Amino acid sequence: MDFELNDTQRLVQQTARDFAQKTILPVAAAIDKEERFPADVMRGLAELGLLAVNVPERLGGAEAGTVSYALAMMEVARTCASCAVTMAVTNMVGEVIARFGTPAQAEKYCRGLADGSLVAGAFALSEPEAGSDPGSMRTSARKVGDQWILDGQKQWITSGAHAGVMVVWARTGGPGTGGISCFLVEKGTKGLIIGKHEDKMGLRGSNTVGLAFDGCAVPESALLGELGGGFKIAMMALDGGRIGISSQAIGIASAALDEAVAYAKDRKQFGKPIAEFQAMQWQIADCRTELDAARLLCFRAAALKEAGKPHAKEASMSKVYSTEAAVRICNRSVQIHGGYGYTREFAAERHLRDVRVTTIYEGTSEIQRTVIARSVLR
Ligand code: COS
Repeated sequence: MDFELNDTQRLVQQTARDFAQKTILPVAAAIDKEERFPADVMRGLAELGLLAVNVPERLGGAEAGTVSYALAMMEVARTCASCAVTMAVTNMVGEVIARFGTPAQAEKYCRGLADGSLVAGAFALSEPEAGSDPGSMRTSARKVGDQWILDGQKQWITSGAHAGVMVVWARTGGPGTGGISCFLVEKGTKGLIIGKHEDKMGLRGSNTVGLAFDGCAVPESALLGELGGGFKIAMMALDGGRIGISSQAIGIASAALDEAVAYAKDRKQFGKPIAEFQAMQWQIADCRTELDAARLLCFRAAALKEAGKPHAKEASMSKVYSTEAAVRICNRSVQIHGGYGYTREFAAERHLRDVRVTTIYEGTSEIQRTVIARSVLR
């Protein structure tokens, strides 16, 4: 067993850390306050290869592996969680197209996602009435001549208004998970309507919209993977996506803990720094322990994925534990900051708002537990 990072992983971690600390951190509060989509940050991430960390080099990616991807996500999320989720979904879309796309699809889209010319990728699975149960989706695609015509609605689509390409799931056959296929839809396609921008509690710099497809025609060549094979593509993509969200939560919680520690050493009450009180020390000890446990679960899931081994259960274990621990850590950080933690003067409140959704999106904690229990009880 080896707990050391290899040279590539260290390089990716350091590259992401330098960029995040120098370029993202100074604008993170403004991105949140102004609800600004981080287009400049995305361009910078693209230049460093961080929008396609685990995509093959021949398609423009960094081909640095899943552990490197997790490390890069942690560093970016430590500074700006909105940038991190935009980066995560773009990486996930690039990976899905590289894995399931035809050579022509991969060549066309992976390079554009990697070099930033497509701005971002979007993953359009959820619908207003199909969240935890994507197998009940209603968006449809019917074949007319040499085109597919998409009709329906999608909900909670990260970067939906900015993405140059989106992966869209639609029903091409009967009911159930076997009747779902997957399509690549480009920004600006006629009949693709960008809907309401969500006014969210956190991740305010990330763009979240609904989408409507109203007779949206895409060519035959837009089908990704096999006809009727879309649900499995979604599940496999989400196994990897959950490692990304786990990393995001760990990054946010790392920042919350660092800031709580600095504050506890600085803030004096009853004549001494509050860090000298056991009440603070025990909270800090719990945060550190939970954060390390989360990192270990996350790296194990990432290493399994990188080795091409089954990792669905481990990705769910990583996600449920990391995100729930991260919510606790960010909450404790606000508590340690006292009244100041409840103001915008410190980042603690932003971390708590940003981290809250991590137990919900890319599969709720309840769904992660379902996946784990099914695997244990099988
Ligand atoms: N990898 C590969 N294949 C998978 C898979 C995985 N991780 N999980 C399921 N499948 C396959 C199954 O093997 C099954 O294949 P067969 O039809 O050949 O037997 C098929 O997919 C259907 O699986 P299942 O019957 O388990 O589907 P369910 O509808 O019961 O759904 C859960 C299973 C709950 C795990 C799934 O619906 C889920 O992940 N829901 C949450 C969705 C989500 O995360 N939404 C967030 C939106 S994205 S931001």
